[in-house]
Amino acid sequence: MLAVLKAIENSILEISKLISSSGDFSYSDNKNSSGDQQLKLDLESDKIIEQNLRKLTIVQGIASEEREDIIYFENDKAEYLVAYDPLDGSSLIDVNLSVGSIFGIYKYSFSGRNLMASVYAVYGPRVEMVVADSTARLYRLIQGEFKFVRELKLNKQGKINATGGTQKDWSENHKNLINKLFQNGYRLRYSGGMVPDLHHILLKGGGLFSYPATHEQPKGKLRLLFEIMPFALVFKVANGGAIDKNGKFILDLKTEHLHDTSSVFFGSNNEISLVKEYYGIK
Ligand code: AHM
Ligand code: MG
Repeated sequence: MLAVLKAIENSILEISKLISSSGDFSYSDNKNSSGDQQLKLDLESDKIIEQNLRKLTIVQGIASEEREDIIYFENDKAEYLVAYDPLDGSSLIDVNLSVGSIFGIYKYSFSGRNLMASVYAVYGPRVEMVVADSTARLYRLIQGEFKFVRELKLNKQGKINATGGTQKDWSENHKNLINKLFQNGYRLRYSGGMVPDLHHILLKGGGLFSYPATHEQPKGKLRLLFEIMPFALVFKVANGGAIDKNGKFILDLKTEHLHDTSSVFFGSNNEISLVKEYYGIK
């Protein structure tokens, strides 16, 4: 596992250099499985990660948000499978907002129950990395090296409300939930990049991030294996919650396809209870 974490750390260092040195934020001619047009930077970041993980005999294969299928390496009996989003929020890169990379390390199969560890990186004014297994630990890139900063633990309640999806398509339940949060004094904080938006809540100690199901997107937008399962582990070990619109813990959801999506709510405990109340979940 340590070797996998090291390969991920090296990938993050290379991607952060690529982002700060590249002047080419243009789109390629390709679309990914979710129908998003891919930036050249998405594809280059994807290659960096593949090259680093391919060197390891303990990795059986990889699945990337930017590719249709699992890529198996020639290590049939190897323990680990890694699912990743190489550059999440990449449509924000031309306006110089923060973007991130997300990794889930699974054992023998891509299922939430088998998620052993997760890692994410935020490329902002600084580069930061969080590694989660039985705890969630924050590292900061200082003079070319990641230095441990602190463990992440959420308070019971926070002040941040970050919600996505097209507002005109929100359900009545979701509208009422969001109104209630604002009536209770919550502040809107939503950059449109899932990684910095969740990092914000984790570092400030609480709040709610939601990407709901809507009529247009009944299964939400965010992808289970590459995006929300890795963060579900982070929120769980940081004493928070991660549920879908039916109140199911995200890591208990089953995926039929690699690119399956789900509605999602990440937050501290009081906010997760409020979601359940407003969505009528017993
Ligand atoms: P991406 O993987 O194509 O970058 O899409 C994921 C991003 C998340 O970072 C973010 O939370 C969400 O899409 C924003 O979507 P919207 O613009 O619909 O609010
Ligand atoms: Mg993404």
